[in-house]
Amino acid sequence: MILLSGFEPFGGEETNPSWLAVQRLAGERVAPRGVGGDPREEVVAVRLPCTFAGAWAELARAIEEHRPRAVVAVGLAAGTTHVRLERVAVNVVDARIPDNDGAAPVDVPVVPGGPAAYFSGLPLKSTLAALREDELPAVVSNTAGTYVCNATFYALMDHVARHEPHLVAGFVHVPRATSEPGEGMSLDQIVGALRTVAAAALVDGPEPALSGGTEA
Ligand code: PCA
Repeated sequence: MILLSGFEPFGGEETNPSWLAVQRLAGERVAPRGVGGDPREEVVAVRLPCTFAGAWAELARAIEEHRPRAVVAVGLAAGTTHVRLERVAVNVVDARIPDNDGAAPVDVPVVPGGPAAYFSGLPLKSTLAALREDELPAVVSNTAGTYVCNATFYALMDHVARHEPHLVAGFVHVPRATSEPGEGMSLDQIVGALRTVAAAALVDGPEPALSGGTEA
């Protein structure tokens, strides 16, 4: 089983493509990418509240209930046109807008006393290669922001580090779903990209030395 999470709408948006896409994948059986296709893993989808208090609690509950082999948490990054494979979760919350509870903490840790950051446990470079092969726009991102997505990502990786070191887990941001050419990705493309991310997450192999970096 592979657990995918998406978020409810926030910040005045009417929908959140992270949940719309993840919901479309629920119940599918995803084959590991390029290794003979077995064993397939069923996708379970969970919708998270966009709140600092509730998002990780809900994801933790779903992990406990389903005992997945891999977890890919997904959120919306409204200003991007690519799928962003998040490399790092930082131990700070600095909210620019209130969450859906009205909370807007500034400069507080996600986990008091926790390390400054965690790296994603997803195979980012083989995922990037797979997305390029599928002609889907994707980048490796070195910041997931300082809002609810980063906090959820950090709490997820902290859980993995402390309690479930064999659980493959990480975070992916998706753009707004749009039908305007050149402005982002269609919902179908986002669904396809998340299917590719899930399929790549199921493969435990060496990572290609593929640059995903940037200068400052
Ligand atoms: N995106 C926000 C929170 C929920 C979502 O989908 C973020 O990037 O923090």
